[in-house]
Amino acid sequence: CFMPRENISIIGFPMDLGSGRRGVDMGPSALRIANLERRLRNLGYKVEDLGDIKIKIMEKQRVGDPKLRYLNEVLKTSLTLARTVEKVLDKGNFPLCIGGDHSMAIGTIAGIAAHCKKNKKSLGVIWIDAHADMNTHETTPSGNIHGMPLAASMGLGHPSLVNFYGIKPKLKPEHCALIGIRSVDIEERKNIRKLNPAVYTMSDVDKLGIHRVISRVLKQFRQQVDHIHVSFDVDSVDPSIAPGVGTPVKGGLNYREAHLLMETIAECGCMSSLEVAEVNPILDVHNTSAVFAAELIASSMGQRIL
Ligand code: B3U
Ligand code: MN
Ligand code: MN
Repeated sequence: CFMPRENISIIGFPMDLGSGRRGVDMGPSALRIANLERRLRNLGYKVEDLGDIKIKIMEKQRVGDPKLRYLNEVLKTSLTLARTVEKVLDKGNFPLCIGGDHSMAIGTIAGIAAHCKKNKKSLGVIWIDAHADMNTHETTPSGNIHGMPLAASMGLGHPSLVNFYGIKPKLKPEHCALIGIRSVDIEERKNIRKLNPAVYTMSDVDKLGIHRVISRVLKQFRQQVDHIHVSFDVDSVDPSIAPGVGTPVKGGLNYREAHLLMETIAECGCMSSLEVAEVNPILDVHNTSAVFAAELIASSMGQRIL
C-alpha cells in the first residue's frame, strides 16, 4: 500500500468562501496554466483531470453565521469533493486536489477517511502550512473556515464540520504532524494543546533542518499508518518566493527547503494523496507562485535533479 499509484486524478476545488481574501478561487486555473498535468505526464504518470467542483461565487452567497462564514456552501461543495476523492481512491487512483482555500481539506480528508475506514487502513496527515488551521467557531478571530479544517478533522469544532461525512474523528492527533508553522492565534493554541498533534514550527525547522523534520515524521508514519495524506498550504513557503498566496506570512520555507521537503516525501514512496491549497493569482507576479507550486507537486511525485 506504500507504492505510489501511477494514475493521478486531478480535482479542482475553486473555493474562496473559506478565506478572508478574494482570489484563491482562481488557484486551480493558475495551477493548470502552470502546466501541472504535463509536468506529471513527463514523470510517467497517467493523468486525468476531473475538472472543477461547482462552487457558487461569493456574490451569490449569504455569509450566514459570522463565526462560520459561508458554512452552508462550504458544506455542500465539500460533500461533492469528499465523494469524488473517495471514488478516486476506491478505483485505485491517486487524488491530487488543487484549491482553492484550505477549507478544501474538510472534504478531502473526509473522502480519504471514508476510503480508509472501508479498507481498514489507518490515516496519517502531514499538514504543511504557515498556520495551524486549528481554530473552531469559538476561537476564530476571523470566522473564516479555512482556519478550522485540521481541528475539525480531529474532532474539535462545530458539529456540522466535526460530524461531516459521518466519520468522527477522521484523524487521530497522534497520526498528524504540522510543519512550517509560524502564525497561531492565542485561543487557537489551546486547541493545539488539547489535541496535541506533533508540531514542527519554523523555529524547529531552523534548528533541526527540514530534512531531519520530514524524515522523522515519515519514519513514524510508515510504521503507524497505512495511508499518508499530504496537505500542502502554499503559504508555508516564504512570500519572497511565493507571494501569490491567500495569507502571506514572513519567515517561511525557502526555495530549496520546500523542494527538499517534497523530494524527501517522494523518496519515501509512501504518499497516497496530496492537496495543494491557497494559491492566489490576484497577489501573484506573472503566475510564479503557481509555477512554483506545480514544481513542488512534481518534486513530491518523483521529479529529480539527476
Ligand atoms: N489563523 C487565522 C488566519 C489564517 C488561518 N489560515 C489562514 N489564515 N490561511 C484564522 O483566520 O483562523
Ligand atoms: Mn492552511
Ligand atoms: Mn496557511
